[in-house]
Amino acid sequence: MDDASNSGCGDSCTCTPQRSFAAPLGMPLAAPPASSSAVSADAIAASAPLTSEAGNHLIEQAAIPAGTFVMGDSSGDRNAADGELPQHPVALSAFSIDVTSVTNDDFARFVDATGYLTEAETFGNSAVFHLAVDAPEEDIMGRAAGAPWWFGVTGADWKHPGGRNSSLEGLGDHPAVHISFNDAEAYCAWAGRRLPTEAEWEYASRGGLDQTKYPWGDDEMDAGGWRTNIFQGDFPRTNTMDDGYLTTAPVRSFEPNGYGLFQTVGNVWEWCADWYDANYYATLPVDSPTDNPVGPHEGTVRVLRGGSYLCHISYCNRYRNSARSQNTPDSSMGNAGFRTVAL
Ligand SMILES: [Ca+2]
Ligand SMILES: [Ca+2]
Ligand SMILES: [Cu+2]
Repeated sequence: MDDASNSGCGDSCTCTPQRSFAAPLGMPLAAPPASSSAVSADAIAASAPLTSEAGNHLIEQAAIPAGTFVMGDSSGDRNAADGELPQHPVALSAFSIDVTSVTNDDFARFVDATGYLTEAETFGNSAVFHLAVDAPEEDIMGRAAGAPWWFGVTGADWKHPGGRNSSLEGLGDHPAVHISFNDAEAYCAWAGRRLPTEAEWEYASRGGLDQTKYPWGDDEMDAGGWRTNIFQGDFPRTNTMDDGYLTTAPVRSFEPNGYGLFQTVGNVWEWCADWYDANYYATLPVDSPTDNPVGPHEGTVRVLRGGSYLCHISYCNRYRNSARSQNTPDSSMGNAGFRTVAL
């Protein structure tokens, strides 16, 4: 089988920089300092009652019917190293999923109720796209290895998405970003929710269409106007913002898919519950559906889905239904957030 990719993405093109392992942003390798006011994700998970009335989760729901679908790349646009093949049938039970990613207003309700400190706040830094930095020079810690358009920025976190000089003013209905996998799990524990499995995410993103590249079908991103928020221009130097947005867009921008979900592809990457393994699909049968797959039993990195405002045809081409990416559970950056599923 031809495993060539149609994109300019090499074996390891980076959509989201990693906090752990190599400190590519010049970040400290040590665990975050213990803080008397910090409330850990584990503590929230242990203490929060898992009922829907525990948290104040207000996001509109889409009811996704039970069904079987073909998971994986059908268009040939896959990134060879990401493990989008083989295509395989998956059977899912019905579930209820947020029509948008969790917004800053949503996340603020959680933080106000619990005092939770995100990992970006406890580490004291996060990753910001170079054109989005809003911080003094001395806050710039370094550039990500292999992705020098990512800066480690002291003081960047969900409340300061560009760094210390930025704020959430005007961003209440934008996706919460600089949210790590662990932070997303803590929100879910409070709200009585969970992250979607990778299979649920892809099925929901497909919007009831069979084996199409995008949530709206196979038409290209700009056919009849932009369909979601990605990067236009000369990546990573110049963003023409032809779709209207340099960084995040309000979560209800652009047309929803057939299930009513907004911007599954584009805008921000979305954490899924599964551990990521590029070889996982190869372990599943191709001639009979796998029921409600939950990914590998263990791993070091978690699945991210959907691509973001930084994705560009010349680079990663990961703004597709079947595209896969991953990062460590403690990594955070300005182009990743999450949406949730009912328990
Ligand atoms: Ca854009
Ligand atoms: Ca998205
Ligand atoms: Cu990308």
